[in-house]
Amino acid sequence: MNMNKYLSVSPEVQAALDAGKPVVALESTIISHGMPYPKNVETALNVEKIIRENGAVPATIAIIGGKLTVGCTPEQIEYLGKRGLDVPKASRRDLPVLLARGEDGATTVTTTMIAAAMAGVKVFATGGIGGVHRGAEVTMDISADLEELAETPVMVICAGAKSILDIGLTLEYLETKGVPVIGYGTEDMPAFYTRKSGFKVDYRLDTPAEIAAAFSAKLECGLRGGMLVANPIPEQYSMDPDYINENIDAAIKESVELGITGKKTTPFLLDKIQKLTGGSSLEANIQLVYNNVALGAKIAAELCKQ
Ligand code: PSU
Ligand code: MN
Repeated sequence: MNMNKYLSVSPEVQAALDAGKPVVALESTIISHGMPYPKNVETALNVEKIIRENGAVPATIAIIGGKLTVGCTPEQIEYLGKRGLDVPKASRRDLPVLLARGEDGATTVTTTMIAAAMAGVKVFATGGIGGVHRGAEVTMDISADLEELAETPVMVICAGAKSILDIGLTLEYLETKGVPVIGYGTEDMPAFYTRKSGFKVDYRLDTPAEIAAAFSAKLECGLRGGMLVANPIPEQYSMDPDYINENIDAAIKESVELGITGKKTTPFLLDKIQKLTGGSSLEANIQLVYNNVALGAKIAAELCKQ
């Protein structure tokens, strides 16, 4: 049941949860701020289709008219995609004002986890998470996503961390906060566009059942927080590391020159990288999301058996 007037769970998602069926949460910042229209909408709708094909119910999450909406309709997805950057990117600190004013918001990993937990959804799949930014020792730019992983009991499936971040420091931070970082079929921490980052995950697990069992153990022991599953981009879509890293470096250099800070940093870098690489990074991004949501559906199914 809806816990409060700021939460709206779609009938389909609520029915699945009540029946103990698998549900996979999805974020909306990737739609409004992470990809250009109309590819963003096309991708978001394909993502839902892939989750259904893998036996789970998709729950795209956004703030619509001041409500954390768990299970957006295709019309709402189209609206979020078309409005793009005009939909405020909503992290934890943005929720109080946006909800009180009855506004819309694109949920980041952080707020998607919050809404998923409120609704009772345990598995959430996306592309990339926020982390410790390069230069954070000076800027203190550390994504709220890491704090949320420390606090909120939702499993997040991603393709690792982009090298717009300091991947080593991101892993250190997660260790400090007690967040397990699991590699799906790999010991290497993937770097989003590439299958390796030079860093290792905490544990390699090879099946959705093992991942579900580990998360169940965490929940049953009442260990606070979530778990991060890093699923490497499929080989055939992975990018040349030198090529992508040169472009990421160029994008970061430009963001520093332009004085981009705060919540604008990540969307600026994502957009710049897409422009510099002529769309090839966008295609990789789309394919790794498809790969992650299929895994999410399988893990959600296993979790229902626990
Ligand atoms: N990284 C990506 N794609 C994304 C994001 C991050 O590769 O779309 C989005 C996610 O919504 C993530 C947010 O939660 O950016 C992090 O923003 P910030 O760094 O401002 O915390
Ligand atoms: Mn930030």
